[in-house]
Amino acid sequence: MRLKQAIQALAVLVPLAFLLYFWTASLLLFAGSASAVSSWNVNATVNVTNVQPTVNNVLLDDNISSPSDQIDLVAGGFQLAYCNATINDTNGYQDIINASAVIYYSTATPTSADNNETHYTNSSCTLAAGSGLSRGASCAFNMRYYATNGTWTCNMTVLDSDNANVTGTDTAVVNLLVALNISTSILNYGNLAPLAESSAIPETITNHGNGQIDMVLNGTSMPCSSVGTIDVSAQHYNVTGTGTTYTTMTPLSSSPVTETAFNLAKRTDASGDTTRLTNWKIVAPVGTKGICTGNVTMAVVTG
Ligand SMILES: [Ca+2]
Ligand SMILES: [Ca+2]
Ligand SMILES: [Ca+2]
Repeated sequence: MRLKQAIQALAVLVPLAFLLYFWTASLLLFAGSASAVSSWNVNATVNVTNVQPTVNNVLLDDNISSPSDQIDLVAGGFQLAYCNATINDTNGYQDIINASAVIYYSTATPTSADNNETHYTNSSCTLAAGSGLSRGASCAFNMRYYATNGTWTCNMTVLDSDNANVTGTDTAVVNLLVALNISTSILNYGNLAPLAESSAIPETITNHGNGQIDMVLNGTSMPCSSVGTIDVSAQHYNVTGTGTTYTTMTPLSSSPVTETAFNLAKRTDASGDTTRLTNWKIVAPVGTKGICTGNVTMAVVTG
């Protein structure tokens, strides 16, 4: 009887013990997993979108900034003109990757073909180092002396790394340039007896500006080393390029005379340098001897 009771008790206690064991184990397992993971790495992502740059403070000028917005060409040569700007990009200055610019006279457009008279292109301007959200851009242009005088526009185009582009503009005036070059600085009439007529001395005039020109001429008398003085009017000239008959040539004057029919056009790309031959002669009067020297002033005005 006691044995039977003991067996019945075990039949109840053993399953209870198993239940207690698995319940406790599951609790320990749960508690153990919670304490082993104290942090998680969670991915965070956002796509920062592109913002197109802006072009600010565009300035077209030469290297002399005062007076501003005026470009003075160099007679017969080249003048560097600059179109500068500050570029801003909200994505950071590193996003600004290219600046290009054209400058053009009012008869042309930004997309016109390059032409020394009316249109210049700089497709790879200089970008400054930059910081923060901005960097500078400088576009240089080698303008020829016969670039058309008047209002020019700079049109700068800026690219960021997404090829988002934007343009900025500024205008400046290319000033009128009135200038000449001469083929010789000495009119040497050689050896000449009194009343003898010299041969014609050629003097070629080149228009080195950007407008049509007329000559303005005057001179001085020519004192001689031994005897007398040659009057200024003894030198005769012809500025039309033809005719070397002394009596029909124009006597030089001591006061400036404008030769309004000179009309030497400015250079074009097609024409090359524009030039005009002038001829000079002299007749020394009686009562003179020796080396006789004076000055001739050859000037030009727009005309
Ligand atoms: Ca951008
Ligand atoms: Ca200037
Ligand atoms: Ca004229």
